[in-house]
Amino acid sequence: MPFETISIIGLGYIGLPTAAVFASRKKRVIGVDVNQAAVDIINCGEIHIVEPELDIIVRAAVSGGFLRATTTPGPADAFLIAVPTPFKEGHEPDLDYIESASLSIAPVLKKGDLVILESTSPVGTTEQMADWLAQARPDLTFPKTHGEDSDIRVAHCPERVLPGHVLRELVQNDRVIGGMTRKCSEAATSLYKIFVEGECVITNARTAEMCKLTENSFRDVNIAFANELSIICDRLNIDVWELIRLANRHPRVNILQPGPGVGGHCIAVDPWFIVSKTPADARLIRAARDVNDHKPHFVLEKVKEAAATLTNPKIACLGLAFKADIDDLRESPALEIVLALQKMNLGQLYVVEPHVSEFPESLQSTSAVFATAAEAIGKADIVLLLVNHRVFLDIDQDHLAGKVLIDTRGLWSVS
Ligand code: SAJ
Repeated sequence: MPFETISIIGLGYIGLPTAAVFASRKKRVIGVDVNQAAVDIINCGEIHIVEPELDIIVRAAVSGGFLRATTTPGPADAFLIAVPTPFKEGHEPDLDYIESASLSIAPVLKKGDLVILESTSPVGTTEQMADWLAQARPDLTFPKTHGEDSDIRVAHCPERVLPGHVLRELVQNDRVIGGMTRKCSEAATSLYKIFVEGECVITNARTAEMCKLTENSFRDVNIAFANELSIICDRLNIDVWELIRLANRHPRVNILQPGPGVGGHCIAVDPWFIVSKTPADARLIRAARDVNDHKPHFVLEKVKEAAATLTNPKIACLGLAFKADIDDLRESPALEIVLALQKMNLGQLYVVEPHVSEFPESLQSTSAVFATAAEAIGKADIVLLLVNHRVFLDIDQDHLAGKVLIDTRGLWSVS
């Protein structure tokens, strides 16, 4: 099946790299986003998000005439929806972006087109999306009513790339292809085969939806286990990092690392999509969310205890990003902890984040000082390590002597 023109709806962390990779394979790509500023930036060959090497490939795609961004969808052979799926009040999934993306492409759909939902979604969303399209275009047929003979093919193919490694993982990872019918899966496979070197494994749409949620819930549950151990070990006066190193020597044990909480826009969100569908049954998955969401409060208590033993303590907070070696501060437990410490007014804060050039807006009009690691540690009575950035490994241990250390990542735990 030839795909000459491919339209990507949503030019964020997943949509833009995907658009650029298709364009690098000399496909004509129309990128669509509601954000006019993002569209303008991309059309200048630049990028509005941070991802290694993405700028180079977007620049080449735009200057070669293969990638064009717009706010209004036009006709294409395949449409790939990669818009956000946040949750609303009460952790209920918010499908508004998927609904408006579907309604925006409906007018330009034609017989033979393929529509793929890539956004992480609760089970049943692909069928729901197809229903929205069918209601908007009663002149076309869809898989639910016309099976293999449908005019429009529909599939769910979740992304599973790791921020910071997106361009490599997009090409190399295996891909789960959940078509609403066999022909839908085959069409989606031939689309992804344009650039995917991993295997494209076919299933149905509901299983593909659940597969993505399962992957991130698996990680969340395993991190919760490590976080719970860290709290238990603190009570029992045991070094959790040493404990995990020892336990992981067992051939069938592989415990993840505790931290100050779970951040990012996927692992702390996706498990709720399982919980909201089956609240009575998803007991472990919900408990894991609670354990991980509680962890920042535990860290705050530790700082409060340490601060109570000192007069006007100075507190160095090392790291704001949601994980190591990236500059992404969104949904970051480190940032959440620093903001809460600022409100608690326990002492002067010196905040270090080597991967950003200035304070995030939420800290700008506060008394917290944006500092280098050396400055912050030099002044501090308490050193709170929140992110295990590689650069913090270079900190001279002598400079930490005599200070209260709260290491939420085990960076300074001796192996
Ligand atoms: N974390 C720990 N301890 C660990 C591992 C991670 O506390 O042992 C924390 C991190 O510090 C961070 C959070 O968990 O705050 C999430 O980080 P992550 O590296 O586990 O995952 P993300 O959010 O960057 O990307 C995940 C990936 N999913 C899985 O590994 C199962 C990625 O493959 C997905 O594509 C991505 O979610 C997504 O978009 O869904």
